[in-house]
Amino acid sequence: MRIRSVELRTLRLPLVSPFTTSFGTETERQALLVAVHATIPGADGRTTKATGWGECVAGSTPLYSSEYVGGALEVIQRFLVPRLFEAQQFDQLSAETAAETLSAVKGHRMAKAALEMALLDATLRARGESFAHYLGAVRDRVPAGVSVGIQDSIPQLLDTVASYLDAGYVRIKLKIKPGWDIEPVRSVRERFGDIPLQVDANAAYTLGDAAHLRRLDEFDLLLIEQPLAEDDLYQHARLAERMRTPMCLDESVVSAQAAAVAITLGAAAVINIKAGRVGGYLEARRIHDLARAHGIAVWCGGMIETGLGRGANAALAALPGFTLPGDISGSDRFYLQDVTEPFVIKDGHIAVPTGPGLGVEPIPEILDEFTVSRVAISSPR
Ligand code: OSB
Ligand code: MG
Repeated sequence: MRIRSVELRTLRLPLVSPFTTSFGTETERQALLVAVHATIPGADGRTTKATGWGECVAGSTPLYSSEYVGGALEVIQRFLVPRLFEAQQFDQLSAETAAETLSAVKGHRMAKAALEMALLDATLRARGESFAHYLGAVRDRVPAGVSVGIQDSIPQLLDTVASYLDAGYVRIKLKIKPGWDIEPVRSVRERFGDIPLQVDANAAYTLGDAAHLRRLDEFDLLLIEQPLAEDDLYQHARLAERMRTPMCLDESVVSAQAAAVAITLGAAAVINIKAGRVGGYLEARRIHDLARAHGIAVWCGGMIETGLGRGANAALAALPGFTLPGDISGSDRFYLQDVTEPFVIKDGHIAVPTGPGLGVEPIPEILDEFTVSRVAISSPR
């Protein structure tokens, strides 16, 4: 394939309510979208023009991981797109080889993932194949879970959880941090009984907190997500031995290799797969395959994506190894106005898009309304 130009757009999207985690509070999402205008050779020797969309899931600050939108914009322009242009001069550019083409650049997985996603979308649109079919989906809808931020009070938490249960969410995830853990979980269990419930600490604890975290065992949680730091694979394995609640990793699993180490060490009984965090949907699928072969459950995480990433996540979550509900909510969980047609919950599920490529695209007027900066990079001839 050939890229004619790459367009990078930064958007500011207000959130319907503040989202608080152990690392901070967000009131809006800074979304970085990539459009790749490409020419794709078909089987019949003819070429098709197609635009592919990618979404970079980096946050506005380097607090969840080292990546952030400003850094991603820089690395995409200065180091990643030029490498894709170089590969295409030798006719060596494809969505499937993009990760390898970009591999000399260390890290920056969310930036790389956004480009790979756009190349996949363009390729599949030209071919008329859906993302779900391409990835190997076996379901046409996926169960919708919701991630509930840290609240100001327990009554407010109970009201928030009640509204999500009323909306049909089939699994509740509570964000926790030191000082907001045992009591919120106890209150939700007491009020709502035996609902599928799990917690996410976003690396807010240390192994020294093991005795405290073990108190969560009495609440029969589905899992505890990333209690310790990103680099603490060994410590997660030790903590897992001291708790009955299944250990799930998010931040620590940055690649299939990291997943292999985590599984071998006993640091993960469950893995949260986020395509952006691991460098793209193809690496995400490899982690799914690896975990499945080891009998490790996986679920699809979320990064407050617009409809573009949300649709791609729904396709990924439709693979057979995704046996736990993901953080795949309706668009209205975060946005009054999504940039695509909104995803809506029906009977506790989100439909997997069936159209070519991502099966959804930004609505031009809405895209323009929320865009705060634009960069276009043309391919050298
Ligand atoms: O740790 O899963 C996380 C959102 C932003 C950054 C990190 C995380 C989250 C979520 C998922 O909890 C929110 C969602 O997209 O549904
Ligand atoms: Mg998490």
